[in-house]
Amino acid sequence: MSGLTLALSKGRIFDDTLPLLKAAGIEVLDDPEKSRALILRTNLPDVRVVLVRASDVPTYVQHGGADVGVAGLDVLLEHEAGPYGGGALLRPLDLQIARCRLSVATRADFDYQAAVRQGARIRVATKYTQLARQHFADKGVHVDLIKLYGSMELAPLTGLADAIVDLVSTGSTLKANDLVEVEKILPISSHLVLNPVAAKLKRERIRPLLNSLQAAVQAR
Ligand code: PRT
Ligand code: MG
Repeated sequence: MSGLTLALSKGRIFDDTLPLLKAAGIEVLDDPEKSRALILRTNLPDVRVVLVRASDVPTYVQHGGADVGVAGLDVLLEHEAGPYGGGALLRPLDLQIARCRLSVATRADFDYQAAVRQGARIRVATKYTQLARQHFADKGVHVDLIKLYGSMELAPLTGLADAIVDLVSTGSTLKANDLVEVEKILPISSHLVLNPVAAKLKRERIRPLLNSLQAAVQAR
């Protein structure tokens, strides 16, 4: 494949990347909400977009299924620290989109600070087991991690866990479930990632794209 393949996930990353691509001269011709196609054409015959799960973007780019991708820092760091990480992704540009933060949340009646002070073992449910493990290890807090794939907010409400580690943006999901944010771990935004081999072999094609995207980010 001599052209350029760009991996995006549907939803907020696709929606927020579109204007940046447009500013860089790339217009996606197919609407993912209207079509079931997973490969989308653009106005440039040598550039295509593939739609993958948000957490699969690093895998696609690492193994060359795509040359370029856009993924949240949460997904990228969790992937890097995991068993299939391998550290083979370049991360040249923070697109400053899909901003949120990774935080610890508990029920209002759970005294998190006291549990930390007393050195209690805290049961933490999360999709981000690697990031959570690192965070609590750095703090010297003992945790039992419980891996979940979604609806983390339910865990403290059902007694499955004392706390969750999850993404927060407006805070309304926590509020709707009577949970409180007790610790901010990491500010998150989405980054452009590159396959390192493509970055070398397709340098002439990728460099101008990178420059225009950078200009588009700065112009906002
Ligand atoms: O759905 P799928 O399993 O395929 O993947 P995904 O859920 O990771 O994809 P998607 O599109 O939901 O998220 C992609 C990326 O968007 C994430 O990796 C983050 O980097 C970024 N992002 C930004 C967010 C949010 N903001 C966000 N608020 N991802 C998820 N949320 C969720 C959060 O998990 C919680 O359930 O929204 C809820 C909290 O939002 P507030 O506004 O109520 O606080
Ligand atoms: Mg989602």
